[in-house]
Amino acid sequence: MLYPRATDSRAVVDLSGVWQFKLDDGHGFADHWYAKPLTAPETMAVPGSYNDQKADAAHRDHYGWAFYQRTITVPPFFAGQRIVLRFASVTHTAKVYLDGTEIATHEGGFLPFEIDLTDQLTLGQSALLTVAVDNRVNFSTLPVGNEDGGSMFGMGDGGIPSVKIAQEHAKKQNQPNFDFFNYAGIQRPVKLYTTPKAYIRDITLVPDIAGTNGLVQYTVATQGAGETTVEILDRTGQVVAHGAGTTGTLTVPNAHLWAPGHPYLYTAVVTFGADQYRQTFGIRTVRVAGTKFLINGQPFYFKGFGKHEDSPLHGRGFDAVFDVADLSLMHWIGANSFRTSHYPYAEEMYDLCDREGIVVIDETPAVGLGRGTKADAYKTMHNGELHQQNLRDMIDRDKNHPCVVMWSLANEPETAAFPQSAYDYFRPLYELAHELDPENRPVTLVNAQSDYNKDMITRTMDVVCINRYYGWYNLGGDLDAACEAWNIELDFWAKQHKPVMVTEYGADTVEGLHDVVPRMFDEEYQAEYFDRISAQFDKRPFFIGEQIWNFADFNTIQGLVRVDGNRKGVFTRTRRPKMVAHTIRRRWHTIPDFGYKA
Ligand code: GCB
Repeated sequence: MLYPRATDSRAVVDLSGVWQFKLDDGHGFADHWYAKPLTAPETMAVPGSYNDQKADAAHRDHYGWAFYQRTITVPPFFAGQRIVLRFASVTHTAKVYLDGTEIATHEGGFLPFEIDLTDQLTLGQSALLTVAVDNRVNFSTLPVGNEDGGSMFGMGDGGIPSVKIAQEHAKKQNQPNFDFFNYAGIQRPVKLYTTPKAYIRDITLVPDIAGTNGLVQYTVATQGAGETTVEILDRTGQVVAHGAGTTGTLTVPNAHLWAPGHPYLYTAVVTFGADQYRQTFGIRTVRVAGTKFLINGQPFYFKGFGKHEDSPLHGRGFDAVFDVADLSLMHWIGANSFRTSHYPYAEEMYDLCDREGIVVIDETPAVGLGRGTKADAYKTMHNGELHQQNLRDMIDRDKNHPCVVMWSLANEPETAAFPQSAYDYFRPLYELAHELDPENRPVTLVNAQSDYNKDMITRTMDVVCINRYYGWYNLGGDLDAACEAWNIELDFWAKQHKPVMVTEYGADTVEGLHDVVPRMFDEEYQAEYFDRISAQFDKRPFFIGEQIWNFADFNTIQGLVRVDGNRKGVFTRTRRPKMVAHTIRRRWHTIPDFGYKA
């Protein structure tokens, strides 16, 4: 799906701003709130999560539907154009109404959807747009919720009758099966855009390298009748290749390659009849060979983080300032990559990474799958189709970004307790990802600490990505033992002849807490943890990267092991460095992006 971009033939109207808002009191649909202006509405900024924009528990802990509303007006000079309403994400389920008529529903809170309004709007007249948003998570949603009231952080009933009764009477709340706050609402931009009536539906660009030339295999999907042309412009706007027709392969002589640290971008200017679209892309290749991860044929070493879209007040709401600042901090610390843990991020972030030369592992919102139940959840859960749809939509949305070098099918699903079921569930998804991606990027599944001897699926991935907390959740406080455990496990992975990287390791750390003898939660412990553990990776030639958990502290559900959220950040939630940032910076600036273990 194309990003809404203004071109010679297309206009974009940004609907960001302060909308009307109301939390559902249980009667919203019965009383047709979507059909008329909301009574006694509140104000709510869009894009943004609604949870932290108001100073009360009602918004923060809301469970269920909420209604957003505003009027939209399309000027008469848009006459003759196709008019499309596009939501970059609505979390988690959306119902969209125009003047009281339902025009769309969408499930899944992290990917875009759009609605053709051409025949539904009267030019020059305002229409009432209402978006109902449901934030509930359960066994069938992605991310997964804990329907049976179980809690991530050990706040069970303990078998105590009074607790059980009080729990039954307690107000219903979301029980996420994941460790990040279940922020909700219209969290990314909403835009109206126009195209001519015959228009470009999609563009796919697959780059390759032939000697000093770049090859660009292109496919243009169109609607209606017209001639298609494609011009490739270099960074200075010079035409370096051109072609005609909806598919073809173009040669870019003496191509500048896109690489981490060297983000050279070309622009494909596609015209189809009266329509024009400009798609940026990079010329680069990605491939796994033996135990190496090759970008442009060179062995790459991942240095970076698992992240979250999370910032004060915005929650998970899109914020370009935080994104730009986060990438600047990544350059400062010497990082070259991150994983979009645990869901696809806002499209603007991938554009930024293309421009800044930061490498991305792109992850679906499948987090918490099959975990926390004694029975084989793969036999009972209903997320399969939604998972496929998310994978399809993510690849479709992000396929042209040079920054994306690998797809992650899921974060930490259950893989060891019911290894055959996990294999049967994930193998088809792995194959689907390869089939869907025109560029055939490597595919992975991010593995949770568990019995790696039993797990059958992780070892079949193109890259083995492991989250490990030796020295924290296991062997917490004992870094000698943690290093030993790491080495025992790495001996196992050495025999699998695969590239292996760590996609999470870390320690909760309270900034300003110090000790002469490092102790869990103090800054010295976090620094020593990374020092000692990262040194184990250096001894292993097949170990291709280290991504720390987490880039910054982030908000989570309340719980016994979370004091003001997850504190494993190398930066605080407001992006100040903890002490460890300086030691990591020293390490990463001495590790080259390419050829570290060649
Ligand atoms: C994990 C999860 C991540 C958590 C992290 C932690 O394994 O993948 O979502 O936040 O551990 O800090 O517990």
